[in-house]
Amino acid sequence: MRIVLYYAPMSSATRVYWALEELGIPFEKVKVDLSKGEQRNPEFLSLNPNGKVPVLIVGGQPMFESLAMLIWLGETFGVEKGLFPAPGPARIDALKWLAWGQVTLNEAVFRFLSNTSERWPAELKNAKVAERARNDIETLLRILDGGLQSRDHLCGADFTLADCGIATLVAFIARQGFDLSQCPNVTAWLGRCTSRPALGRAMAG
Ligand SMILES: N[C@@H](CCC(=O)N[C@@H](CS)C(=O)NCC(=O)O)C(=O)O
Repeated sequence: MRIVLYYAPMSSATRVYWALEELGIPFEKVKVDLSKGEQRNPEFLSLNPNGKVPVLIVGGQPMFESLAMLIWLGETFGVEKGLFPAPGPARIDALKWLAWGQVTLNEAVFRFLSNTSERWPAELKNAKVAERARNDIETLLRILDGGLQSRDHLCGADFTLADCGIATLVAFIARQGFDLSQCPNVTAWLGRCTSRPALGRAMAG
């Protein structure tokens, strides 16, 4: 089955690129230059009408949303490679944390950025909304810290593709200046995740 990843460096595509590198399956890469607006070319929009990376083409069928890609890669290739839990109760932690990262944590991060970043128009920004979003992110990081109590990774002792989904977002949060020192389990887990060679290959791609 031919797999093609459309990606941009340091974007939501990184978690999928990383997962593909962890799985060690053959895939082709197409770099999309977001600064040139290539994500709005008609050819790209025919693959993802949202005009965003990543896009994963699987046997000719385009898929958008990195969460869908991680789950699909996990259940299709990850179980037999020990990188995704088997179906049934064992999979609950993976699905729970993947959805939490994309829906709950990501929402607070987007709210924070859209009220602080210079990339958003000043007239649409609100300092009180930004402060609320900051508090929400800090609360969510403490919840993640609790989830990592007494376990090295989100699903237990072993690394899984669920870690790819959250670690890239938490690393991004840290780059925005959030202090992770109050969350020692998150700090240690992030160090374990970011030192994986597969992430290094995805970042260099
Ligand atoms: N929920 C989507 C988010 C994708 C997304 O926001 N991609 C950004 C890069 S991080 C993008 O392509 N932005 C280009 C644009 O909006 O023009 C996913 O997880 O796949």
